[in-house]
Amino acid sequence: MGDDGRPPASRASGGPKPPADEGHARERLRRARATTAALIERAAAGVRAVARRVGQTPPPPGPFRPEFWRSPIRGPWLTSVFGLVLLIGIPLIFITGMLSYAAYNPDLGPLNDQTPDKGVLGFYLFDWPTHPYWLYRLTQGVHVTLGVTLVPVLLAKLWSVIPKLFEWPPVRTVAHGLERLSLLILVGGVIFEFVTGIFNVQLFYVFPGSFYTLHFYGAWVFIAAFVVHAGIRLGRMRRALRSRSLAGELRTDLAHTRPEPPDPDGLVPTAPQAPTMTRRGAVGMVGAGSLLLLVVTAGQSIGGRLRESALLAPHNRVPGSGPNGFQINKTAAAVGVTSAHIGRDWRLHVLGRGPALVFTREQLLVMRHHNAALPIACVEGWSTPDQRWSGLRLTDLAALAGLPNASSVLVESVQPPGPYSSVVLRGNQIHDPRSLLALRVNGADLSIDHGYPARVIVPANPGVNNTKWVHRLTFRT
Ligand SMILES: Nc1nc2c(c(=O)[nH]1)N[C@H]1C(S)=C(S)[C@@H](COP(=O)(O)O)O[C@H]1N2
Ligand SMILES: [Mo]
Repeated sequence: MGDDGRPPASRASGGPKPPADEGHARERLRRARATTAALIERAAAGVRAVARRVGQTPPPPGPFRPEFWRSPIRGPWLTSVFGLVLLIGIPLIFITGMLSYAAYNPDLGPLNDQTPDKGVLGFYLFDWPTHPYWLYRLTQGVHVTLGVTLVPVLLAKLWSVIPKLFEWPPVRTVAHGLERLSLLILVGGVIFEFVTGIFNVQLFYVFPGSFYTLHFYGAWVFIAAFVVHAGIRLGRMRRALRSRSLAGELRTDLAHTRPEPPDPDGLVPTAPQAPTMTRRGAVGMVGAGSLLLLVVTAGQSIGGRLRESALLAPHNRVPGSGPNGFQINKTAAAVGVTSAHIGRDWRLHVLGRGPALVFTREQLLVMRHHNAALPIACVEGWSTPDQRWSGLRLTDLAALAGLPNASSVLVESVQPPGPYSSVVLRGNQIHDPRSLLALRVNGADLSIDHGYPARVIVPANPGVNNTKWVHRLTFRT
């Protein structure tokens, strides 16, 4: 650079002088701007110079050299086929994930909310409805099933673009550096979301902190990078998809499999190997992998005959297994609930306006009972078919407590305080006539592991908010 980047010092001119202070401030501002611009320009020039020098040295041997990548089917068309599937699938996973998050009613306070610092990221939250009663079963079932099913497509997509990870020189210009950084966030983000999600579903609780928090914030970081990436690449993807016909590829055999023409992204190999697999084979293999995962996963949420095929499901594979004829998530013993909590001394406390009401289980059993057929649907993706619950309506209990218009209820279990030991439900959930404090299910008393002496069951509620072993309800307006 020729000068030091500072603008020439100002001189008094002939025109009317601005007030001394103002002129001084303006001058300082101009100087600061010029200095910043000069610094940026200098840094960019530095990056270019280093990149030029690195670019002049030959790439280190191995994956940094274009000859290393030799698959003749790698190229923009194949990348775009996998990309198109993800372009449709990932927004669906994102939306169902965000819906499932809203289903926790996180705005009802820290008991429900695993991400208290979400700030603007909670902009879309709404009162989670109780209709249709299978809503959460659907949203979370789709979220988990689709996530698992798309794993082969994701891996294939990453395989198809892997030469780009080893571009040489690693950074050419500042813009190129920023683009690569955004791809790092994109790829890192998608791997992070899939890994945390699958670990949670498979019950490997190895997270440094709360799964919800990590998965939720990770989702926003990832989706931002995804939107930018999809926006930038959409045109290129459409052109690549038009460059070959899918039907044509599905008819092409190995002998006629040729590389695509060279592409600016460098996906197409410069020194292709003889093909060992057709594009039809690659797409078919990925599709078969996805189909297999779908078959061994979907049954855990769909149920029926498919349940037995849900080989990947850690829960709920055997139809009708468990006490009362359905799956248990955590047993009483696992969360420290003992007969001291739920034996003869157990009482239900109902608070609202006025003094607390206290009931024994016998007293509750002779009150007016109602029935509701509702599933348990867990965040882990599994759900039960509808079970026949019976017990007291939450809305009736609110009226008994003197708050017939209660707008929320704090539900507390006898379980030692910790995750899932208590929850807050909102007004629409209290006043749905199918929302129960259940004492019985499928014609028998609740088993201990399903929440004896009493548990909450609410339509469309995430499983985790259907608190078991309840001993206190505090209604509020
Ligand atoms: N007190 C308490 N209630 C709880 C839980 C818990 O750990 N403690 N687990 C929740 C979760 S995560 C689910 S999916 C459902 C499962 O109910 P089930 O075990 O009767 O099938 O209970 C919910 N209620
Ligand atoms: Mo759950």
